[in-house]
Amino acid sequence: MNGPKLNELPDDSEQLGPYVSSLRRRALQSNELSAVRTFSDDFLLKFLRARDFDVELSLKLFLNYHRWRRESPEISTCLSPSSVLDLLHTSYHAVLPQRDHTGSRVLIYRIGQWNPKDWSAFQVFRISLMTSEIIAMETETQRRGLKAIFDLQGWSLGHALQVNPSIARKISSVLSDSFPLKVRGIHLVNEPMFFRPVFAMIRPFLPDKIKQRIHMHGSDFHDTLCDFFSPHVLPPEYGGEGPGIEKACQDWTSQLFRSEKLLQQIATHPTGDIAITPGDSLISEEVDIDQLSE
Ligand code: VIV
Repeated sequence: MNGPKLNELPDDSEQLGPYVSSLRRRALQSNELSAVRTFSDDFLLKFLRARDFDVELSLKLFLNYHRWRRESPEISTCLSPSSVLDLLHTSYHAVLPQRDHTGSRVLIYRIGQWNPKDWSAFQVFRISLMTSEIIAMETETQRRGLKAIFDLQGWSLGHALQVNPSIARKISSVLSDSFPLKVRGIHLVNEPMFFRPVFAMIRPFLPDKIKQRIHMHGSDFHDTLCDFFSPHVLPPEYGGEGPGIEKACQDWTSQLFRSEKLLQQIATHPTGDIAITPGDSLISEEVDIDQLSE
């Protein structure tokens, strides 16, 4: 059976067993991971689905994920929504409630809401990592990946200075081969001329496959974004008919807070292998984010 067909099978399908066992064996053989010797089936499946059940490619992704975590402790060891509460309250980020027509998750980042005087690139990066860890637990997202829209309205020199070559490398690594999510599209809107030098730092490290999936829409994006997303998916601010962006951001912020315990466990676990699905008891009950303080 080939990868795409395997990708359609449910988590508990017997046909997946040999692939999971094979990846587990290969992972244990590699001497890069010494501390933890057990990996759950669900955890290994994330990497297999992200690479369409090619065990060698899945192993590479698995090892890169762990290396990235080790080399980026400023980002990976603090997955706490409370630590970036005020930034989340500015409606910086949302995962839209509707998947697109291919089943991909659709994420929006409104960079202009990030005041670079108040928040470092590390803190901003943590939000993306929190979201990525949560959506990567969804079987459907493991299969269909994600598309991200970056609204660069308000991009300034202050932002550009924060994205130094080291951060740029970390961005290109997670986009290419260090996180178990398929990146199906990156859409930049309202990008100013002086975003180019920053993009020029990230681009050289991206594989062609990802480069081809990056679309620059400029300020007339209402005419072109709809070639990729149907109206019911996008918020009205982005030319669609879905729920407004503020609401979408609030709802996703609540989801991040409901996952706070889980995120903390992922951040502190030696391998990040917290094998439960969202909705399980580990995720705390709904919290009223207005009642939380720093
Ligand atoms: O984190 O699949 C200069 C995606 C992203 C992720 C992660 C995963 C993922 C698509 C990013 C996109 C956002 C972790 C798994 C790379 C975090 C970016 C944080 C920085 C500080 C934002 C600065 C603004 C960027 C804007 C353009 C970036 C695109 C060219 C990707």
